[in-house]
Amino acid sequence: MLLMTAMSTFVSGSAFAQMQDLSATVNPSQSSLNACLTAIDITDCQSGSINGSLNFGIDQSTGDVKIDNFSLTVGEIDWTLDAGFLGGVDATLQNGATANYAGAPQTVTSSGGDFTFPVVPFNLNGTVDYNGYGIAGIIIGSGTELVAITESTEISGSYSISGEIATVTVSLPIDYLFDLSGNDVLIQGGITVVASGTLPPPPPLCPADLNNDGQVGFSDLSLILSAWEASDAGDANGDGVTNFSDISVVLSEWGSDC
Ligand SMILES: [Ca+2]
Ligand SMILES: [Ca+2]
Repeated sequence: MLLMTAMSTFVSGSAFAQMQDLSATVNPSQSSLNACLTAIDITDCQSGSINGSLNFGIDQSTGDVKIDNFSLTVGEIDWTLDAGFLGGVDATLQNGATANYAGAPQTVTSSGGDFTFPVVPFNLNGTVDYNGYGIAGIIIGSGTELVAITESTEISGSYSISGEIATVTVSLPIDYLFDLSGNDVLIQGGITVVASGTLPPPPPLCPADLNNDGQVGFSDLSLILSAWEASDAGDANGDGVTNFSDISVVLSEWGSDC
């Protein structure tokens, strides 16, 4: 009885997670990097294509979402900053710039599929080639700037599920100031990504029914004890081992019909 009381105390507040990991492929026709380049007090806004993948997790029972990874490739972007008779700057973000997630997996709660990850570390790497030209179009300077942004930002987005296909939409702001031949140059904008993938089958609705007899009871508890830290035969929470956490899952479902 003492043991059961202790177990019940442990159980309170536990919830069985049903996170389904999703490898989603970016839809290039709905995804882009929109970036405004500002230099010599002139701004030009252009967009480039996005390809790549997002690794997400979706828990349809709790609404939790997990960000696991992303790997995005940005297509070429050409900016033209025209200062009239004074000249201007042509700049190109070379095709193949990359944006990568640089953190550990993290989970947040969604509301109706809408979510916000407040701190998402990422790297953006690429190359900007530029030509500066003066009066009469004479080139007065050219070069290459390596863009290497490492920072954290907020990522907001949403997901929707149709059948076994989940679609995730996220937006990631870009705000990067660098020096180009003594001039402050600002790249400002954001990445919008729409990615879809097939969700794996959800975990069983009644994971505590370890012996599959349609009920959660003593036979499941006894299965846990006989497999204790030896095999996954008593693994009710899906972590691959049989231990106290699995007892807590069985107790929380105690008496349930499956
Ligand atoms: Ca059972
Ligand atoms: Ca377990």
